[in-house]
Amino acid sequence: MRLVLGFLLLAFPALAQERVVNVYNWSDYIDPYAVARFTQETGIKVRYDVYDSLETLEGKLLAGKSGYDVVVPTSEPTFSKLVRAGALLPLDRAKIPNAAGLDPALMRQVASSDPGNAHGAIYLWGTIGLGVNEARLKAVAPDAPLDSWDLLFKPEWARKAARCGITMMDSAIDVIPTVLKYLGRNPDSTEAADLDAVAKTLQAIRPSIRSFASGGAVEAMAAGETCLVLSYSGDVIQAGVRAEEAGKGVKLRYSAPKEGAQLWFDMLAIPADAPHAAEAHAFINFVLKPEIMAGITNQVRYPNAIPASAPSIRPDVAAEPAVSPPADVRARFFTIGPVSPEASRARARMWARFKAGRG
Ligand code: N2P
Repeated sequence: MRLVLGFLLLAFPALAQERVVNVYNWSDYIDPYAVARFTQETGIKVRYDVYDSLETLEGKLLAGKSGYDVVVPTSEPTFSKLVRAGALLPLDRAKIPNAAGLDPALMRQVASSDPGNAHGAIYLWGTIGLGVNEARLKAVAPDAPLDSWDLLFKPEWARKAARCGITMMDSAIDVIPTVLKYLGRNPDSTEAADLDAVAKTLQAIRPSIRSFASGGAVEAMAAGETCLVLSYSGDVIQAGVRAEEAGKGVKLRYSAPKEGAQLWFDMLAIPADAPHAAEAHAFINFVLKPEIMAGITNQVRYPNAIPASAPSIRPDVAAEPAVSPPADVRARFFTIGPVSPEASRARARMWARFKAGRG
């Protein structure tokens, strides 16, 4: 029998091919140990690619034939858009028994983006807020309001912060709802007057912005190149950890500003045309194991949705306010809904003008 099998493998090399899964995830968003262990336990090789904005992910996925098996879109607006477009495979729950460990209250919250939770499982969640190098900022603006979006969106504060460097997240999708909320408007608004108000706010601070970056903002802050960044919660904490490791005396803090911080959920999902759907299910089931999830949270500093992972989360990580937001901070969180294709095109055009510095 073994001889026959050996002959078959020689004659038809495709039969000997190893199993693979093509994973497309956010940058700085996994524990490398989790990937290595998945391959060790299942024999499935992981080809791992990263993106750092929803714009990049949407560009790849809406075109189809991305070749990816597992992707991690944010519940709104991207995941719900992919669900509506039929671009995702309904998950086979029988192949993901560990999904039973997902927090039912959090899964109910994302069911508005995906009726019946048919196409996704929560991976990690967080907020959009401000990362601050307090010491450097205080040196140029002693009474800077660290817990307010005024720090970035009021030109007089932005001008001061510009002296130690401002980095803006490069994403219309993720930034515009925050500006709308700051202006006291509906974060989902598609009204031209609201978009104009956002454009005016952003144009007024444009001269104060040193760089646009998403993933790279972590490095810039850790290196002490900038002192104020609009970014994702865990990315700021990771930047702080790296800065500490580099021993340059850079201390960073994350703030979910009082006027409102957008709460988001990133979803493990499988593209409808995934070439390796069975392997994708195996990968999703593996990362949902409580101890694997705990390792991921420990590494990337974002909370997960598997309550049984709590005992394995390091106390210093669990104590981080971005990982376990206290009730008064949670009260500031807001969520967004779907955006129409026309409105998202208008937002993207406005963003391009803003980046180019054209009003
Ligand atoms: C990871 C950023 C992921 C959060 N670097 C965006 N939803």
